[in-house]
Amino acid sequence: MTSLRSMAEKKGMKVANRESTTLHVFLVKPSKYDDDGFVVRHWRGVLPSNTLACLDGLTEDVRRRKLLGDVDLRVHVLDEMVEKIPIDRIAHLNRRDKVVVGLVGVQTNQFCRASDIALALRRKGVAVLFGGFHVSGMLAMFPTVSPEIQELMDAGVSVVAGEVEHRWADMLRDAYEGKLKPLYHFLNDLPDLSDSPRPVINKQYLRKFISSNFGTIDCSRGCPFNCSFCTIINVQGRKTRHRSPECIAETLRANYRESGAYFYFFTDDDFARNPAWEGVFDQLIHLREEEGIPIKFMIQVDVQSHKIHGFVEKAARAGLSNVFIGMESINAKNLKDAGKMQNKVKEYRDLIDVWHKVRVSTHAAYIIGFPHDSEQSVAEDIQRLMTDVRPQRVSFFMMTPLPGSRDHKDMVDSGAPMATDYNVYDSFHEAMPHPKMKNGEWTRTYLNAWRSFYDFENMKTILSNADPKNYWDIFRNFLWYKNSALKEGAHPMLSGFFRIKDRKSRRASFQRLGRLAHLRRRIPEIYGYIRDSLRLILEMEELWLQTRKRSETEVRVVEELQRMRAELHRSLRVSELQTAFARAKARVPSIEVPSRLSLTREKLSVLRASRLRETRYDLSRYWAGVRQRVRQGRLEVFLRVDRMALNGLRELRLVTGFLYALATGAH
Ligand code: B12
Ligand code: SF4
Repeated sequence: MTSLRSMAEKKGMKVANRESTTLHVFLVKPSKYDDDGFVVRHWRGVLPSNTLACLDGLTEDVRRRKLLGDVDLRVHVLDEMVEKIPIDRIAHLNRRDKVVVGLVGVQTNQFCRASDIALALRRKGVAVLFGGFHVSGMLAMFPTVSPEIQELMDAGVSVVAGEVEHRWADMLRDAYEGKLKPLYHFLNDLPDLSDSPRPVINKQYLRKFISSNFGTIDCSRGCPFNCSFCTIINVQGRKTRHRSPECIAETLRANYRESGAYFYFFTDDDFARNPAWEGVFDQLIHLREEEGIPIKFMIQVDVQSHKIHGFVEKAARAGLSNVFIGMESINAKNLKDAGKMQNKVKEYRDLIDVWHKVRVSTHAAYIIGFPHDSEQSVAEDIQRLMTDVRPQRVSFFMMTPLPGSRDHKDMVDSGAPMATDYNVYDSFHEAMPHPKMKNGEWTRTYLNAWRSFYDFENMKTILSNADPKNYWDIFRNFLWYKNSALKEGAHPMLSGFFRIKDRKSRRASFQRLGRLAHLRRRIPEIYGYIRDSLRLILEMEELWLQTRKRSETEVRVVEELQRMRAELHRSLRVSELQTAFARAKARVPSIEVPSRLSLTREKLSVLRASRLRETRYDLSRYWAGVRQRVRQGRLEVFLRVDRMALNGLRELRLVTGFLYALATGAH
């Protein structure tokens, strides 16, 4: 086979220094383009990539075990969702040392962006490997290489289909020797995971995310079910392979020691079908109860998981805080058509109850756009989901023919129409015509589902009934989801906080704007973003005021204070507060009366609570009135300085109280 180096040399490209014994491995998770052709990038991300962590772990293993002899192996982890990919710097390094760039975990919706990066690097003579579910899914389902993948191979990109555990050292050696192959095809030989190197937590990478105590690990891969829209079974197989429970415990222990991480997303597609689930839970229970490591985690499961003997109880004891359930639809006809026979709609309510009983919060995955869906039927289904099934969070997806799935293959084989732009295969766009919902109706129906579920009243019902232990997890999730789906117009799972738009890395089919034109576009966008964020913060503050959980002490002491007619806006004297505590104690003996000097956190929270009202609607009305009068030119409103100052102060106190509670999880 022709090697990349000779191809590059033939084309007169600059190639890496042959003498250098340093190999730089750049692991790059590409992003995607938005509808205006800008790369989707955020100031801070929410979910770090597990594929990056896995490949980082595999590379670290090669380095530690010196599998490439004396080669000085240097790993660089880059995620375009939260940082810019320095193509020129990589090319520059390539002139001095040996460099290989791996485009990692490229999904179909990221394919266009990833190809642009790969081709830009190839033009500069850099060796590129390209893997992930698009390539793997296509090569798993079709006997010939599809044109977009062939184009990459023609440009000298090495394409990787399948998993690379136990093979990575050989591939890196090929890269070091300049002998990368055009195609690495491992789909027919799925690796054993029991003794595979584990994903690592890269502290520098985690700093770009909202929470830096977060980690990921895939305890197993593959799934025994057979849903027609699913890619996993065709790429990772229907027999579940898993890491050993001891290896998982050791990973979590080491991560806690080295980086303080204790909150995990176990990315298995169906954790309940991991044959080692019980062993993993036992290990986690040991970590929590014997070693004092406060592990918390979330998992994805199927709707039958609660029937596995002991699964739910052990999961809760092991630290499960949030379970993501593949509900997909509450229309039985849709489920039957998709081969999702394990989903029984009439059992959904029980399933949710079982998890809530053990104080685990629930999150349902819900697909819109099955053939039986219509605008009206979906609206009714979502109402039933909210009132009858009552999961605490829902992620909505638009049905998408994802390469790697049986649905996609059938559509290609039958010549059914589908979007030609892979960028829209993100479960947030219409990637094919819908038989019933036409002319934008499908997208409208989809967005309305988000609006209905994340409506103030529904969020209020959920939070009011939530277990106090889960209150803030759910609350923060609401904030993130509302911000992404309804304000930023992006799926929460591919979103983050504060969009950055680099004018220079715009998609080729869009006009590259000059600096000034770009600024003219961005300033109103940023202004709108700030305005919407403020509105969202106020809405969430109101939600908090109406739903926040109070401790028994707080409820009683505030009642007593009110009975004592303590003015809510007047500063309380310590002696008055003590009297209120003493009276509350007379009714509930377990309440402790603080000494004059010991104003601990709970006592402070009572003090704060005594000044909070249950709502800020009156403030909203006041500010709306001020705005209206200013618009009408009635500036005398500013003469009531005292009123304005009092309301301003109260607003400030509420916002700071809310932001403090949001950041610390205090009630
Ligand atoms: C976890 C996960 C997420 C997380 C990602 C964050 C995280 N913590 O990792 C979240 C929830 C954010 C997410 C979101 C989405 N996801 Co997702 N996700 C997954 C899931 C369940 C596991 C990923 C994982 O960790 N796998 C384990 C790793 C080790 O496996 P791997 O990625 O295949 O990598 C191995 C090999 O492929 C290979 N490899 C991969 N890349 C490369 C590159 C090189 C150079 C080399 C040498 C090797 C190599 O090496 C790895 C080790 O063997 C997969 C399904 C799955 N089973 O993989 C879906 C999956 C990848 N997601 C998918 C989709 C569609 C999405 C969303 C678009 C859906 C949505 N609307 O939310 C968004 C897009 C977000 C984004 N920008 O990435 C699809 C992609 C299908 C496709 N054809 O595109 C999958 C396959 C699930 C499905 N529905 O079919 N996802
Ligand atoms: S249960 Fe989930 S992972 Fe398993 S086949 Fe169905 S969609 Fe795929």
